Amino acid sequence: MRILNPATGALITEIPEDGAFAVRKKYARARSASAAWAATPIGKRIDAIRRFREQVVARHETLARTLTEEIGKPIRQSRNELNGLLPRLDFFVAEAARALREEKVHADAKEKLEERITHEPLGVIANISAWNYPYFVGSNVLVPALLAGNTVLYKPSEFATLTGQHIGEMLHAAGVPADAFITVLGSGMSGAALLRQPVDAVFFTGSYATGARIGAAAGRKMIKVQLELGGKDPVYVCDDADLKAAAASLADGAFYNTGQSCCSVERIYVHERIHDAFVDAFVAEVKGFRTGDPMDESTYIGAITRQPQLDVLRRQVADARRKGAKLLTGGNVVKGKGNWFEPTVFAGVDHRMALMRDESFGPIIGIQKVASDDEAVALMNDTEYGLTAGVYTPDEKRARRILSRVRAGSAYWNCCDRVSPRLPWSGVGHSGIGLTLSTYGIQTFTRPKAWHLRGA
Ligand code: TXE
Repeated sequence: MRILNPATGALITEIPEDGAFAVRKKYARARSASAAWAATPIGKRIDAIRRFREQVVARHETLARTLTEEIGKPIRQSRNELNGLLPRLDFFVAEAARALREEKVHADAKEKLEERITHEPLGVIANISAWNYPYFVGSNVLVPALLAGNTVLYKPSEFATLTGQHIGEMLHAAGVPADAFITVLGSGMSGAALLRQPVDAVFFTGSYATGARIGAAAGRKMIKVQLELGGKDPVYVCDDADLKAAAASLADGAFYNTGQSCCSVERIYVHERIHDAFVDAFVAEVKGFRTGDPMDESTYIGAITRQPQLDVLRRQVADARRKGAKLLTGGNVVKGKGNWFEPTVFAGVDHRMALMRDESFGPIIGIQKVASDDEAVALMNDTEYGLTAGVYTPDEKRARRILSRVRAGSAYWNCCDRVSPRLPWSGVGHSGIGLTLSTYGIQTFTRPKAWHLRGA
């Protein structure tokens, strides 16, 4: 497997890909380690994750540079991702024991009856992961999965292989047994080989297309499946919004991580009363973004991680132009080495355009004028996805009224592109099945077992 730097096209290294035989052997190791890890006291599992956190802190700069080199993320944003990982780990460490402890839900002394629930590990789980935030999307799954007593076969994206190796090394250095956490390295072929093993559950982060295939395979095996997929996340800017603040916040929400976030702002609707002024302020923000060498401290727009995505973006631009949208800035692939696309803003868009319907996953955004809150709600819901949605207005009641009618896993008032470890992360429709984060996102790695206990 050739690991390329997306910013330059240069070869970083070559790594042997795990084929069917290697995957089978790794599965057998994970299965053999399963009972011992499940029987390890929760305190010891928590201690291992604490030491994993220490590893992340100790290796911070090396990890950030590897991430930037292999996925083209601007170095400051790589550091942010690692900094953001720490409170997630703290949350899991603080909450795991409580979320996993046995519950007494009923007691009847006369009947000598008790009802209890225990949270049993699922067993051996496959975690097939994505490249855009490998530390976030990885840790959302593998950390609570390990804490809950599962053994994990972790397949990082082929675009984040080196980061996946770092994660494995750090967990092992932290005391997670070598067979309780195993990395499977390779492309979709290795992922498919992994799913042919008799794993007990599969947790996937990636595209809708692959997710649908994985869901179908898991359905046939009757195993638990969670799919954390993409979005076409809408935001509505009301006529009473602070348009400068909204423009700055939304430009960041649309272009941070070079638009390659599952919860990137992908559609903006603006009330007609402030539309033109908002568009001017938004474009000014975007023109201020610096594109360049991802290792440079001042870079905000980095490389496009996957080369095929350039075609998706190019096609969305051509389609929007053909259907009458107004291109305000950008619109082109940057010629030269590596994968680069100019930060691109369209106004005058509508829902006939792919730009407003299909996931862009890049530095490109459409802004559409609306006449009322009702029209905004109808357009926000006119999508197969349902990950996040936001409203900008000083009026909380208005925001809540609108957001309660929008079909999405997360609702944002005057903010966007935000994830909290304390809140569940989930999507509806093509955005996925199941959830991560929050205490629910710990319990999701367990099977609740019902105990009916009657004394003699
Ligand atoms: O995703 P894939 P890719 C979206 C985004 C992006 C597009 C493609 O639009 O441009 O998906 O990205 C593994 N059996 N998101 O190619 O193909 C694969 O090796 C088993 C949104 O990265 O879904 C990788 O580890 N596994 C998303 C993982 O699946 C298979 C984040 C994801 O790959 C497989 C990433 C198979 N048949 C992409 N085929 C988000 N939620 O933010 C592939 N894989």
